[in-house]
Amino acid sequence: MKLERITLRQIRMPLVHYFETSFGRTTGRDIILVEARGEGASGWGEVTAGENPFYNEEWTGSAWMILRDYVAPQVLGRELKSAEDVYPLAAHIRGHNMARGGLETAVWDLAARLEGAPLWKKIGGGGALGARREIPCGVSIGIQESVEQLLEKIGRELADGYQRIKIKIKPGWDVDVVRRVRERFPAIKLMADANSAYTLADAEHLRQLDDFYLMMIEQPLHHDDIIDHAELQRKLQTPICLDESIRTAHHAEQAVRLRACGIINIKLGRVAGFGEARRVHDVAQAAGIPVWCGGMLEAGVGRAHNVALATLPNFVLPGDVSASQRYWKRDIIQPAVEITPRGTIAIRDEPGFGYALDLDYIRSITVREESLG
Ligand code: OSB
Ligand code: MG
Repeated sequence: MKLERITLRQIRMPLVHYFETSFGRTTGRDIILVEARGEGASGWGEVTAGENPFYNEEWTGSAWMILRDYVAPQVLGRELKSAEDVYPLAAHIRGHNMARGGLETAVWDLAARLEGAPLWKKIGGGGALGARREIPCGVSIGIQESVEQLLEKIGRELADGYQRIKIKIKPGWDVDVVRRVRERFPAIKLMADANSAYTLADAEHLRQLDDFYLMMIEQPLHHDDIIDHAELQRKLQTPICLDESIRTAHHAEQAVRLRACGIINIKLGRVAGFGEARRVHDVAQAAGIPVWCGGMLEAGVGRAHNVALATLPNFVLPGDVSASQRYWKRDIIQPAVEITPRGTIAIRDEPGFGYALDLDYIRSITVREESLG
Protein backbone atom coordinates (compact mmCIF):
# COMPACT_ATOMS: atom_id res chain seq x y z
CA MET A 1 0.00 0.00 0.00
CA LYS A 2 1.42 3.38 -1.04
CA LEU A 3 -0.01 6.80 -0.12
CA GLU A 4 -0.10 9.13 -3.12
CA ARG A 5 -1.83 12.07 -1.53
CA ILE A 6 -2.80 13.31 1.90
CA THR A 7 -5.46 16.00 2.16
CA LEU A 8 -5.96 18.01 5.34
CA ARG A 9 -9.28 19.77 5.86
CA GLN A 10 -10.14 21.95 8.82
CA ILE A 11 -13.86 22.00 9.48
CA ARG A 12 -15.75 24.28 11.88
CA MET A 13 -18.78 22.90 13.70
CA PRO A 14 -20.85 24.58 16.43
CA LEU A 15 -21.73 22.34 19.39
CA VAL A 16 -25.42 21.88 20.19
CA HIS A 17 -24.55 22.89 23.76
CA TYR A 18 -21.28 24.14 25.25
CA PHE A 19 -19.11 21.57 27.03
CA GLU A 20 -17.31 22.65 30.19
CA THR A 21 -14.47 20.90 32.00
CA SER A 22 -12.09 22.00 34.76
CA PHE A 23 -9.83 23.50 32.07
CA GLY A 24 -12.46 25.54 30.25
CA ARG A 25 -15.55 25.79 28.10
CA THR A 26 -15.86 24.66 24.45
CA THR A 27 -18.66 26.16 22.34
CA GLY A 28 -17.62 24.91 18.90
CA ARG A 29 -15.02 22.67 17.35
CA ASP A 30 -12.30 23.22 14.80
CA ILE A 31 -11.47 19.74 13.61
CA ILE A 32 -8.86 18.47 11.15
CA LEU A 33 -9.97 15.64 8.89
CA VAL A 34 -7.21 13.63 7.23
CA GLU A 35 -7.87 11.94 3.90
CA ALA A 36 -5.22 9.38 2.96
CA ARG A 37 -5.38 8.45 -0.72
CA GLY A 38 -3.67 5.39 -2.19
CA GLU A 39 -4.30 2.43 -4.52
CA GLY A 40 -7.39 4.20 -5.87
CA ALA A 41 -9.17 4.49 -2.51
CA SER A 42 -9.38 6.92 0.40
CA GLY A 43 -9.18 6.37 4.14
CA TRP A 44 -10.28 9.00 6.64
CA GLY A 45 -9.04 10.01 10.05
CA GLU A 46 -9.92 12.76 12.53
CA VAL A 47 -7.48 14.72 14.68
CA THR A 48 -8.87 14.86 18.22
CA ALA A 49 -6.87 17.88 19.44
CA GLY A 50 -8.86 20.66 21.07
CA GLU A 51 -9.01 24.29 19.97
CA ASN A 52 -6.53 25.25 22.71
CA PRO A 53 -3.56 23.46 24.33
CA PHE A 54 -5.43 22.91 27.62
CA TYR A 55 -6.29 19.17 27.72
CA ASN A 56 -2.76 18.42 26.51
CA GLU A 57 -0.11 20.37 24.60
CA GLU A 58 -1.81 20.04 21.22
CA TRP A 59 -4.37 22.20 19.46
CA THR A 60 -5.83 22.39 15.96
CA GLY A 61 -3.15 24.82 14.79
CA SER A 62 -0.19 22.77 16.04
CA ALA A 63 -1.66 19.55 14.66
CA TRP A 64 -1.97 21.07 11.20
CA MET A 65 1.70 22.10 11.11
CA ILE A 66 2.96 18.81 12.55
CA LEU A 67 0.93 16.81 10.04
CA ARG A 68 1.97 18.96 7.08
CA ASP A 69 5.65 19.43 7.93
CA TYR A 70 6.60 16.25 9.81
CA VAL A 71 4.10 13.38 9.68
CA ALA A 72 2.87 13.44 6.08
CA PRO A 73 6.40 13.66 4.54
CA GLN A 74 7.41 10.53 6.48
CA VAL A 75 4.61 8.44 5.04
CA LEU A 76 3.91 9.83 1.56
CA GLY A 77 5.13 7.68 -1.32
CA ARG A 78 6.47 4.92 0.94
CA GLU A 79 5.53 1.30 0.50
CA LEU A 80 3.62 0.35 3.66
CA LYS A 81 3.23 -3.32 4.51
CA SER A 82 0.42 -2.46 6.88
CA ALA A 83 -1.11 0.43 8.78
CA GLU A 84 1.12 -0.72 11.67
CA ASP A 85 4.03 0.92 9.81
CA VAL A 86 2.75 4.46 10.38
CA TYR A 87 3.42 4.62 14.13
CA PRO A 88 7.16 3.77 13.92
CA LEU A 89 7.63 6.06 10.89
CA ALA A 90 6.54 9.04 13.01
CA ALA A 91 7.84 7.86 16.40
CA HIS A 92 10.87 10.19 16.30
CA ILE A 93 8.47 13.14 16.62
CA ARG A 94 8.23 13.95 20.32
CA GLY A 95 4.65 14.21 21.53
CA HIS A 96 1.96 15.46 19.14
CA ASN A 97 0.21 12.11 19.35
CA MET A 98 -3.13 13.51 18.20
CA ALA A 99 -1.62 14.89 14.99
CA ARG A 100 0.09 11.54 14.35
CA GLY A 101 -3.10 9.67 15.21
CA GLY A 102 -5.09 11.64 12.63
CA LEU A 103 -3.05 10.10 9.82
CA GLU A 104 -2.52 6.71 11.47
CA THR A 105 -6.25 6.11 11.86
CA ALA A 106 -6.83 7.25 8.25
CA VAL A 107 -4.34 4.65 7.02
CA TRP A 108 -6.08 1.92 9.08
CA ASP A 109 -9.36 2.94 7.48
CA LEU A 110 -7.74 2.86 4.03
CA ALA A 111 -6.22 -0.59 4.66
CA ALA A 112 -9.60 -1.94 5.79
CA ARG A 113 -11.35 -0.48 2.73
CA LEU A 114 -8.75 -1.93 0.35
CA GLU A 115 -9.46 -5.33 1.88
CA GLY A 116 -13.23 -4.78 1.88
CA ALA A 117 -13.20 -5.47 5.63
CA PRO A 118 -14.84 -3.54 8.46
CA LEU A 119 -12.29 -1.58 10.48
CA TRP A 120 -13.27 -3.28 13.76
CA LYS A 121 -12.34 -6.64 12.24
CA LYS A 122 -9.11 -5.28 10.76
CA ILE A 123 -7.87 -4.12 14.19
CA GLY A 124 -8.70 -7.46 15.79
CA GLY A 125 -11.92 -6.33 17.48
CA GLY A 126 -15.29 -7.95 17.85
CA GLY A 127 -14.89 -8.87 21.53
CA ALA A 128 -13.20 -11.84 23.16
CA LEU A 129 -14.97 -14.36 20.92
CA GLY A 130 -15.18 -12.17 17.82
CA ALA A 131 -18.92 -12.10 18.38
CA ARG A 132 -19.51 -8.64 19.84
CA ARG A 133 -22.19 -6.80 17.89
CA GLU A 134 -22.57 -3.66 20.00
CA ILE A 135 -20.59 -1.58 22.47
CA PRO A 136 -21.86 -0.38 25.87
CA CYS A 137 -22.19 3.40 26.14
CA GLY A 138 -22.10 6.08 28.77
CA VAL A 139 -22.14 9.87 28.60
CA SER A 140 -19.84 12.61 29.83
CA ILE A 141 -21.72 15.59 31.24
CA GLY A 142 -19.91 18.89 31.57
CA ILE A 143 -19.97 21.35 34.46
CA GLN A 144 -23.39 23.03 34.58
CA GLU A 145 -24.79 26.36 35.80
CA SER A 146 -26.56 24.63 38.70
CA VAL A 147 -26.91 21.23 40.33
CA GLU A 148 -30.62 21.22 39.39
CA GLN A 149 -29.65 21.56 35.75
CA LEU A 150 -27.15 18.70 36.11
CA LEU A 151 -29.76 16.44 37.74
CA GLU A 152 -32.18 17.18 34.96
CA LYS A 153 -29.58 16.35 32.29
CA ILE A 154 -28.64 13.11 34.00
CA GLY A 155 -32.32 12.15 34.09
CA ARG A 156 -32.64 12.71 30.35
CA GLU A 157 -29.52 10.68 29.49
CA LEU A 158 -30.74 7.79 31.64
CA ALA A 159 -34.13 7.95 29.95
CA ASP A 160 -32.30 7.62 26.61
CA GLY A 161 -30.78 4.38 27.90
CA TYR A 162 -27.16 5.35 28.63
CA GLN A 163 -25.55 2.81 30.97
CA ARG A 164 -23.32 5.07 33.02
CA ILE A 165 -23.02 8.74 33.85
CA LYS A 166 -19.75 10.64 34.09
CA ILE A 167 -19.80 14.12 35.53
CA LYS A 168 -17.01 16.64 35.33
CA ILE A 169 -15.69 17.97 38.63
CA LYS A 170 -13.32 20.72 39.78
CA PRO A 171 -12.61 22.44 43.10
CA GLY A 172 -15.88 24.05 44.17
CA TRP A 173 -17.95 21.65 42.00
CA ASP A 174 -17.20 18.25 43.47
CA VAL A 175 -18.17 16.58 46.78
CA ASP A 176 -21.45 18.44 47.32
CA VAL A 177 -22.46 17.96 43.69
CA VAL A 178 -21.68 14.24 43.76
CA ARG A 179 -23.62 13.91 47.02
CA ARG A 180 -26.72 15.45 45.47
CA VAL A 181 -26.44 13.31 42.36
CA ARG A 182 -26.18 10.20 44.56
CA GLU A 183 -29.19 11.24 46.63
CA ARG A 184 -31.30 11.57 43.47
CA PHE A 185 -29.83 8.54 41.64
CA PRO A 186 -28.68 6.06 44.31
CA ALA A 187 -28.18 3.04 42.04
CA ILE A 188 -26.72 4.31 38.75
CA LYS A 189 -23.21 3.65 37.49
CA LEU A 190 -21.62 7.00 38.30
CA MET A 191 -18.10 8.41 37.98
CA ALA A 192 -16.32 11.76 38.09
CA ASP A 193 -13.60 13.26 35.85
CA ALA A 194 -11.39 16.05 37.22
CA ASN A 195 -9.13 16.65 34.19
CA SER A 196 -6.11 17.25 36.44
CA ALA A 197 -7.74 19.89 38.67
CA TYR A 198 -6.26 18.67 42.01
CA THR A 199 -2.94 18.00 43.71
CA LEU A 200 -1.87 15.50 46.35
CA ALA A 201 -2.58 18.19 48.95
CA ASP A 202 -6.28 17.59 48.16
CA ALA A 203 -6.12 13.89 49.10
CA GLU A 204 -8.24 14.28 52.25
CA HIS A 205 -10.80 16.31 50.35
CA LEU A 206 -11.00 13.72 47.57
CA ARG A 207 -11.34 10.93 50.14
CA GLN A 208 -14.84 12.23 50.88
CA LEU A 209 -15.82 10.90 47.44
CA ASP A 210 -15.32 7.35 48.78
CA ASP A 211 -18.75 7.71 50.46
CA PHE A 212 -20.52 7.72 47.10
CA TYR A 213 -19.31 4.37 45.67
CA LEU A 214 -18.25 5.90 42.36
CA MET A 215 -17.07 3.45 39.69
CA MET A 216 -13.89 5.51 39.45
CA ILE A 217 -12.41 8.99 39.65
CA GLU A 218 -10.72 9.99 36.41
CA GLN A 219 -7.41 11.88 36.20
CA PRO A 220 -7.59 13.80 39.50
CA LEU A 221 -3.94 14.93 39.45
CA HIS A 222 -1.38 16.49 37.10
CA HIS A 223 -1.79 15.71 33.41
CA ASP A 224 1.53 13.91 33.07
CA ASP A 225 1.86 12.45 36.55
CA ILE A 226 1.91 8.77 37.52
CA ILE A 227 3.75 8.75 40.88
CA ASP A 228 1.37 11.09 42.76
CA HIS A 229 -1.59 9.14 41.40
CA ALA A 230 -0.05 5.97 42.89
CA GLU A 231 0.21 7.69 46.27
CA LEU A 232 -3.34 9.00 46.02
CA GLN A 233 -4.62 5.56 44.99
CA ARG A 234 -3.24 4.12 48.23
CA LYS A 235 -5.37 6.63 50.14
CA LEU A 236 -8.62 6.11 48.21
CA GLN A 237 -11.03 3.20 48.02
CA THR A 238 -12.45 4.54 44.77
CA PRO A 239 -10.42 3.26 41.80
CA ILE A 240 -8.44 5.90 39.93
CA CYS A 241 -8.81 5.91 36.15
CA LEU A 242 -5.97 7.51 34.20
CA ASP A 243 -6.71 9.49 31.03
CA GLU A 244 -4.24 12.32 30.24
CA SER A 245 -1.24 10.55 31.82
CA ILE A 246 -1.33 7.47 29.57
CA ARG A 247 0.13 8.51 26.21
CA THR A 248 2.05 5.33 25.42
CA ALA A 249 2.03 1.64 26.32
CA HIS A 250 5.17 2.38 28.34
CA HIS A 251 3.19 4.80 30.51
CA ALA A 252 0.58 2.08 31.00
CA GLU A 253 3.34 -0.32 32.15
CA GLN A 254 4.64 2.26 34.59
CA ALA A 255 1.13 2.89 35.96
CA VAL A 256 0.69 -0.86 36.42
CA ARG A 257 4.06 -1.25 38.17
CA LEU A 258 3.32 1.63 40.54
CA ARG A 259 -0.35 0.62 41.02
CA ALA A 260 -1.32 4.17 40.06
CA CYS A 261 -4.77 3.24 38.75
CA GLY A 262 -7.38 0.50 38.64
CA ILE A 263 -8.79 1.44 35.25
CA ILE A 264 -7.51 3.09 32.06
CA ASN A 265 -9.39 5.32 29.61
CA ILE A 266 -7.99 4.82 26.10
CA LYS A 267 -8.31 7.60 23.54
CA LEU A 268 -7.07 7.02 20.00
CA GLY A 269 -5.63 10.50 19.55
CA ARG A 270 -3.92 10.64 22.92
CA VAL A 271 -1.92 7.50 22.08
CA ALA A 272 -1.34 8.32 18.37
CA GLY A 273 -3.72 5.80 16.85
CA PHE A 274 -4.84 2.19 16.74
CA GLY A 275 -1.39 0.57 16.95
CA GLU A 276 -0.47 2.05 20.32
CA ALA A 277 -4.10 1.93 21.54
CA ARG A 278 -3.98 -1.83 21.07
CA ARG A 279 -0.66 -2.07 22.92
CA VAL A 280 -2.05 -0.04 25.86
CA HIS A 281 -5.11 -2.31 25.77
CA ASP A 282 -2.87 -5.40 25.93
CA VAL A 283 -0.73 -4.09 28.80
CA ALA A 284 -3.88 -3.33 30.79
CA GLN A 285 -5.47 -6.68 29.97
CA ALA A 286 -2.37 -8.60 31.10
CA ALA A 287 -2.47 -6.67 34.39
CA GLY A 288 -6.18 -7.30 34.97
CA ILE A 289 -7.02 -3.63 34.42
CA PRO A 290 -10.25 -2.97 32.50
CA VAL A 291 -10.31 -0.21 29.88
CA TRP A 292 -12.98 1.91 28.22
CA CYS A 293 -13.02 4.22 25.22
CA GLY A 294 -12.80 7.94 25.97
CA GLY A 295 -14.04 10.75 23.76
CA MET A 296 -12.85 14.19 22.64
CA LEU A 297 -16.14 15.66 21.34
CA GLU A 298 -15.48 13.94 18.01
CA ALA A 299 -17.33 14.48 14.79
CA GLY A 300 -18.53 11.39 12.92
CA VAL A 301 -15.20 10.10 11.62
CA GLY A 302 -13.54 10.07 15.03
CA ARG A 303 -16.72 8.76 16.63
CA ALA A 304 -16.87 5.83 14.19
CA HIS A 305 -13.19 5.05 14.82
CA ASN A 306 -13.96 5.00 18.56
CA VAL A 307 -16.76 2.50 18.02
CA ALA A 308 -14.31 0.20 16.20
CA LEU A 309 -11.69 0.55 18.95
CA ALA A 310 -14.24 -0.23 21.68
CA THR A 311 -14.84 -3.71 20.20
CA LEU A 312 -11.43 -4.95 21.43
CA PRO A 313 -11.95 -7.57 24.15
CA ASN A 314 -10.73 -5.67 27.24
CA PHE A 315 -13.12 -2.75 26.61
CA VAL A 316 -15.45 -4.12 29.26
CA LEU A 317 -16.76 -0.88 30.77
CA PRO A 318 -19.21 1.57 29.15
CA GLY A 319 -17.20 4.38 27.54
CA ASP A 320 -17.74 8.01 26.53
CA VAL A 321 -18.76 7.19 22.96
CA SER A 322 -22.32 8.46 22.53
CA ALA A 323 -24.82 9.49 19.88
CA SER A 324 -23.88 12.19 17.35
CA GLN A 325 -26.96 14.22 18.20
CA ARG A 326 -25.70 14.91 21.72
CA TYR A 327 -23.10 17.16 20.09
CA TRP A 328 -24.13 17.92 16.52
CA LYS A 329 -27.26 19.16 14.80
CA ARG A 330 -25.87 17.53 11.67
CA ASP A 331 -22.94 15.11 11.71
CA ILE A 332 -20.43 14.65 8.86
CA ILE A 333 -21.33 10.97 8.41
CA GLN A 334 -24.50 9.17 7.35
CA PRO A 335 -26.29 7.80 9.16
CA ALA A 336 -25.37 9.63 12.36
CA VAL A 337 -24.11 7.50 15.26
CA GLU A 338 -27.19 6.36 17.16
CA ILE A 339 -27.86 4.74 20.49
CA THR A 340 -30.09 1.68 21.02
CA PRO A 341 -32.67 1.62 23.84
CA ARG A 342 -30.20 -0.70 25.66
CA GLY A 343 -27.62 2.08 25.76
CA THR A 344 -25.38 0.54 23.12
CA ILE A 345 -24.06 1.43 19.68
CA ALA A 346 -24.40 -1.29 17.06
CA ILE A 347 -21.37 -2.34 15.04
CA ARG A 348 -21.61 -1.97 11.28
CA ASP A 349 -20.21 -4.34 8.68
CA GLU A 350 -19.51 -1.93 5.83
CA PRO A 351 -15.82 -1.71 4.80
CA GLY A 352 -13.64 0.72 6.74
CA PHE A 353 -15.15 2.73 9.59
CA GLY A 354 -18.59 1.73 8.41
CA TYR A 355 -20.41 5.02 7.73
CA ALA A 356 -20.75 7.14 4.59
CA LEU A 357 -19.11 10.59 4.54
CA ASP A 358 -21.41 13.54 3.92
CA LEU A 359 -18.96 15.23 1.52
CA ASP A 360 -21.33 18.07 0.60
CA TYR A 361 -21.68 19.02 4.24
CA ILE A 362 -17.93 18.65 4.85
CA ARG A 363 -17.23 20.97 1.90
CA SER A 364 -19.67 23.55 3.23
CA ILE A 365 -17.98 23.76 6.66
CA THR A 366 -14.35 23.56 5.47
CA VAL A 367 -12.37 26.66 6.45
CA ARG A 368 -8.90 25.47 5.33
CA GLU A 369 -7.71 22.76 2.96
CA GLU A 370 -4.31 21.58 1.78
CA SER A 371 -3.26 18.60 -0.35
CA LEU A 372 0.17 17.05 0.06
CA GLY A 373 2.00 14.64 -2.19
O1 OSB B 1 -11.33 14.16 29.76
O2 OSB B 1 -12.60 12.76 28.85
C1 OSB B 1 -12.17 13.90 28.90
C2 OSB B 1 -13.94 16.13 26.33
C3 OSB B 1 -12.90 16.97 25.97
C4 OSB B 1 -11.69 16.83 26.59
C5 OSB B 1 -11.48 15.85 27.56
C6 OSB B 1 -12.50 14.98 27.90
C7 OSB B 1 -13.76 15.15 27.30
C8 OSB B 1 -14.92 14.35 27.63
C9 OSB B 1 -15.97 14.24 26.55
O3 OSB B 1 -15.13 13.90 28.72
C10 OSB B 1 -16.24 12.86 26.11
C11 OSB B 1 -17.06 12.86 24.84
O4 OSB B 1 -16.51 13.04 23.75
O5 OSB B 1 -18.27 12.67 24.95
MG1 MG C 1 -10.99 12.49 30.96
